[in-house]
Amino acid sequence: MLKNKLIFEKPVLITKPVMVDLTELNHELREVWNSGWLTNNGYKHQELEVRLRNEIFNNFATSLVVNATIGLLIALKTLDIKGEVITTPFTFPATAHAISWAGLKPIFCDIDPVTMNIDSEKIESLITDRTSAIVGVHVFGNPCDVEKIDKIAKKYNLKVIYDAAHAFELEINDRSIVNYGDASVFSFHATKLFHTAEGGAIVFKEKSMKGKCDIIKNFGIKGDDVVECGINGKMNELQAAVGLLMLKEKEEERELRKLIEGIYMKELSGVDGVILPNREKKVTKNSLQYFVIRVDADKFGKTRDDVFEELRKNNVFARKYFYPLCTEYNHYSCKNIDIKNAEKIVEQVLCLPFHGGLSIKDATAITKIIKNISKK
Ligand code: T4K
Repeated sequence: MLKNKLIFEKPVLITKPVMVDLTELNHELREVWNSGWLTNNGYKHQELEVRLRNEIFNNFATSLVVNATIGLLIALKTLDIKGEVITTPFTFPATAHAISWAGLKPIFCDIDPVTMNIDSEKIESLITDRTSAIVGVHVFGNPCDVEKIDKIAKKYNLKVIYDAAHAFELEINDRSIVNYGDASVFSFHATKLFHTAEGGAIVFKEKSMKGKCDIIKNFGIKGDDVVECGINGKMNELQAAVGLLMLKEKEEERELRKLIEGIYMKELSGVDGVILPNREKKVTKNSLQYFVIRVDADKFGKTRDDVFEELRKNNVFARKYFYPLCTEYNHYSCKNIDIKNAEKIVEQVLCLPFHGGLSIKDATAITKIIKNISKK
């Protein structure tokens, strides 16, 4: 009976990984098998690193890693960050946790009400003599206020690391996002448009950082010596093989996502109380990683949680990324800090299903469910 009421017979998830062609993957893996080399800077790893550096990351020093969380940790260690790090509370746990695992203290700064990124106007008031870095996150592929952050960093002699987990191929005024900050850390998790099942990359502005980073991600070993307090952060050959095939697939996935984005934008524009993603003019290439709406309950007549539940009843599994805020985690004591914008936005955000496997019909049906809720 219930089944008949469902608009979707099968669950519609927030994402669906691009599954590379199995025959081609077999071919790649046969080469790996024949080489007898499975990890530790193997041939596929080397090839993917060079191709990403040359084709995507502007020829900047690139180091592949096992995932972006460890990538953030390694970037913080490579840049020798100490003491306090100013960051955003509106992010995936990985950002703040990498800071903590690096033995540093995250200082949470409020976010901008439009971009949902760290509010560059509020950073300076949090700087102390213990601050050594700013970690911004290009949330949902919205670029941080990179120019202002660079200026602040110069003025106070701070390092800047961007968590670019959502920002693959993001460009501002035709310039890759890797041009900003000292390092950008990308995630290649299965849920990302470009993926290696699990994986990531650190891209450094300064060339010399790669040598140190590669030592840190390999236990700190240099030749016969151990010269850094390193970790195991290496990407293996199986991951790299998937990545090489994904380089072929990503454009088609981008095009399919553009269509879905167009449907969502068209069908939901003008719906009172539904705030659509703010696409800034300066963003000349969008990372197309997430499609996030905000529900203004006063205008929409229903809360974000009502929309979430109604979608769920219809077998659509949207996600409340990034609820709860990092400041709510038990292991951070964050009383009396002024993060009003973040507190408001975290109650409004809802990421809709967004991947190339979603049909135009399905995307349209999702928007209909949302529009109907306000009428109930
Ligand atoms: N910084 C930021 C800002 C991030 O958002 C992330 C990760 C990181 C850093 C750290 O990057 P990594 O260390 O992971 O490289 C997922 C991803 O696991 C995570 O990478 C991502 N951000 C985060 C936003 O989303 P969960 O806990 O929501 O994953 P899960 O298992 O609930 O899966 C999400 C949806 O995808 C589900 O509906 C199921 C579907 N799915 C998932 C996988 C893995 C599939 O259909 N197939 C699959 O293979 O974290």
